[in-house]
Amino acid sequence: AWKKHSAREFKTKEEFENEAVRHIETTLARSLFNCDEAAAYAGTALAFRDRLVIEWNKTQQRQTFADQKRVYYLSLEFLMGRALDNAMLNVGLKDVAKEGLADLGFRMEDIISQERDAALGNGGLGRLAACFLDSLASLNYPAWGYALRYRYGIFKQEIVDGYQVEVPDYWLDFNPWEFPRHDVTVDINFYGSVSQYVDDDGKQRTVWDNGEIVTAVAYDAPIPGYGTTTTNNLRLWSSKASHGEFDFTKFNSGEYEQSVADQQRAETISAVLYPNDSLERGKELRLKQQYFWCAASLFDIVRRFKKSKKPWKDFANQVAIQLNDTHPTLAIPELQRILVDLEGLGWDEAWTIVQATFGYTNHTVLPEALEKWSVPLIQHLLPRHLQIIYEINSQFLQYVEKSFPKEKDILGRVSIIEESQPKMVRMAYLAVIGSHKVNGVAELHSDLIKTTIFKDFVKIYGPDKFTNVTNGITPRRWLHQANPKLSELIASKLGGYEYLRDLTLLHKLEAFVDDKDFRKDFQAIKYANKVRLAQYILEHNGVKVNPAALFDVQVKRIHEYKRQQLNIFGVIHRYLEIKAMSAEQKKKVQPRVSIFGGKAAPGYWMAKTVIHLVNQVGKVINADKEVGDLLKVVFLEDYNVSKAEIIVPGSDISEHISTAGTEASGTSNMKFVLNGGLVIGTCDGANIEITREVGEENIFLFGNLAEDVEDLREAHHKQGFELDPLLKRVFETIRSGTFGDAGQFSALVDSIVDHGDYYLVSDDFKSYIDTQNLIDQSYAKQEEWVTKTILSVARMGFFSSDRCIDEYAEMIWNIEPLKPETNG
Ligand code: 26Y
Repeated sequence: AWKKHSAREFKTKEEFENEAVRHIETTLARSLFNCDEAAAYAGTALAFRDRLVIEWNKTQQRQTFADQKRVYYLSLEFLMGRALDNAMLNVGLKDVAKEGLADLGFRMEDIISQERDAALGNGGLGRLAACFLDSLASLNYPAWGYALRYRYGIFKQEIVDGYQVEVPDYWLDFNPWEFPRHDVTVDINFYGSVSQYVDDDGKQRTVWDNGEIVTAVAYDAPIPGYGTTTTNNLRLWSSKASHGEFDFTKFNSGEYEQSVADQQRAETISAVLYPNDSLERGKELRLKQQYFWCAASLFDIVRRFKKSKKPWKDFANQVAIQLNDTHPTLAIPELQRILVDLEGLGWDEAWTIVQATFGYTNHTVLPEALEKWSVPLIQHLLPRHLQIIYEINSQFLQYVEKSFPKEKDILGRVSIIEESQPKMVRMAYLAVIGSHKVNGVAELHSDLIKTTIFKDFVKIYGPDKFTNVTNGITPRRWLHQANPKLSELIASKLGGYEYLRDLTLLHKLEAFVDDKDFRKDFQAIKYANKVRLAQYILEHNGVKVNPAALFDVQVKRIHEYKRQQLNIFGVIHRYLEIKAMSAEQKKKVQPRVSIFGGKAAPGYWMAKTVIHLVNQVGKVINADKEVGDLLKVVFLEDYNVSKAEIIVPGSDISEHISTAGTEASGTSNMKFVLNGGLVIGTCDGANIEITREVGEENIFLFGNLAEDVEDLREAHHKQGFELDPLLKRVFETIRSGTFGDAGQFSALVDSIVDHGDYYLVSDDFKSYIDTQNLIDQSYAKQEEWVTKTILSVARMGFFSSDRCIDEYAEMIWNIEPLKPETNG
C-alpha cells in the first residue's frame, strides 16, 4: 500500500543536515568533498522545498474539495526577490538550518545570497503583486497568480563611467522553486481568419482558425503562507513551438532550418520582460505576450471550472479574476469569445458573466503610461478579438446614447476606439467596461481617476463601480526578513510574533515610547543596520561613509515625475552651502549621506541623464576634502528586491517627492517607515494616508498640492516663470563644468528652464530645501527623533498587505478564506 506521502520532515539540525547532504549527493550528484556555497544553497533550498511541496499538494487538494470561489491574480509582473529566506521563515525552521549550515562550515547570510532574485517585474506594480501573493496565502485565501515565465527578468544595471549599462538577467540556470508541468499545456492561436457556420442546433456560430499555433507550458511555484500550512500556486507560462503535423511535414520536406527558426520564434514570446514602467510603445511582441498569457490562463481557469460540472451561470460565483493594470485586458474579450464561440452561450448571457468575473486595478493617471493598441495590429494578430471589442463598444455606446441623449460629445470621449490615424483601442476603457469594480491604489489616486481619466464613466455607471484599496506591504518580508533584530525586539515587547499576522497590534508599542531600555535597543538596531549598509557601500562603491551621519535614501525607478532631479539639485545646493562656510560654521552642519538607486528604462534618455549627474556629483563631492564627512553621495548599482532588504532598514530619511498627483501610491514609503525611518515627501499617493496614520508631526511634507498643479503648469506656459534663485545658482554651477562637461546635462536643465518645467521642480525647490534643513535640525535632537520613529512604527498597522487583501476579498472578489483545519 502507498503511504500517504513520503515527506522527509526535519526538526533538528542533524535531521536538516541529513536532508541537505542527501540532496547534494543524490539530487545534484555532487561529492561532499567539493561542496561549495552554491551546492550548500541548493541542498538547503531542496530540503525546504520538500517540506513546502507536501503542504502545497495538500492545499490544492483541500481547495478543490472545498469547491469555494477562488481568485486569480493576473499580473505580467511578479517581483518576487529571493525565495529561500522567505520559505525558511514561513516553515519556521530557519534557526535549525542556520545551526546545521554552521556545522557544515557555512554562514547563513552567504548561503542566502547565493540565490538569484526572481526579478520578473519593473517596480511597484510587480512588487505589489508579490506582496499580495504572500498575504493571500498567509490569510488562507484560495488564490492563484498567473504570469509569464520570462527567461530574462528585468535587466541588471551596471554603472560604467557613471552611465547605466543594461546586462541581460538570465536567472534560470538553477531554480529549485519552479516545477515544469509538461502535461499542462495550452495551444494558443495567433493571426488566422474568422468565419461563420451554422451549428447542429441551427445557431449561427463563429470560428477563428488557420492561424499560427504556439504552445504554452505551465511552470508552477509554491507560495507558502506565514504561520499556516496554506501553500498557494503561482503559475508561469513558457512558450514553445507546437509540434503539430505542420512541423513534421517541414522536417520531412527538408525545411529543417525553417522548422528551427519557427521554434525560436515561438520561444521568443516568453523570452524577456519589457523594461518600461511607464512609457507605452505598442510593440507587436508585447501584444503577443499579453494575449498568450491571458489565453493560456483563461483556458486553465475555464478547464478547472468545467471539471466541477456546474452551470455557466455559476461561473462568477466560483471565479474572480483581478486585472493588475490594463496589461491583461485581453482576458475580457477572450472570456467572451470562449463563452460565445466555443461554449455557445448567447452574447448577453456571456457578457453578464464576464462583467461579474473581472475587477480592474488602475496604477497610474500618467497619459503616456495608458495602454493603447492600434486597430490594424489587433486586426492582424487577433481578428476575432477585434470583432468582439467592436461589438462590446457598440453595445456600450448604444447604452450611453440612450442614457445621455442630449450630450453629443460624450460618445467620442468614452468610445473604446480612439478615432485617430491609425485608430487605437483604449485598453483602460475596455477594462472599465468589462469589469464590475475599478479601484485605485491610494485615496488621492482613487479620487483623481474619478475626476480625470474615468470622469465620464462615473457619470455613466454611477460612483459605486469605483473604489479605493490603499496599497500595503507584507510585514513578513519587509520587517521580519529584512530587519530580524527589530522584528525580535518588537516581539519581545508584544509577547510574540502575532503582530506579523495582525499588524495593527503594533499600536501597543506606543506604550514603550518612554521606556529607556526599549529606546536604546531600538536606536542600536537602527545603527547596526546603518553599519551594515555602510559596509555594503564601501564594498560596492568604494566610498567610506560614517554610520553616524544622517542616511538619506531615494531608491525607486528613475523617472522625471518621481523627481530624482529635485533631490540631486538639492544635494548640489547643500554642497555649495558647505563650500561657502567657515570652519566654525561647518561644525554645526549635520553630516549626511545621500543614497540613490534605481533603474532607468533603456530608452529613457532623461532618466539616464539623471543617473549620470548623480554619479558625477558624487565623484566631485566625495573627493572634496573641504567637505569630508559632511556630505557623501552614492549611487547604488542594480537596485532590486534583495538590495532593498539591506537598504530600507538602514535609512533615516527616505524621499518620496513626486510632483503632487503623479505617484499613484508608492509602497517603499511604507517599508521605510515600518523600519524606523522617516519620510520627506509631497502630498501625493500614500504619503497622505501615512501622514494621517503617523501624525503630521512625524513626517516632513513640502511642496505644491495636486489641486494646484494644473494651474501652475498653465501659468508657466502663459506667463513664463521666474526660476527659483537657489536653483538658478545650482544650474550655474552645473553649466560652469563643476561636474564635467555641462553639455551632457543640458537636456535636463533645459527641460526646466526652457520647456515649462512640467514637473514643477522650480516651484517646489525652496520648500524642499527648507524642509531638508528642518530635517537636519530635527535629527540633531536625537531623543525627539527616536520618539518620532518609534511612534511611526507603532502606527503603521494599516499598511499591511493583509488589510489590503481583506478589502479586495470583501469589496471586489467576494471570497472567503479556507482554514487549513477544514480538511487535513
Ligand atoms: C504599459 C507599460 C509600459 C507599463 C508597464 C509597467 C506601464 C506601467 C507599469 C508599471 C507601473 C507601476 O509600477 N506603477 C506603480 O504601481 C505601484 C503599485 O500600485 C504604485 O505604488 C506606484 O505609485 C505606481 O507607480
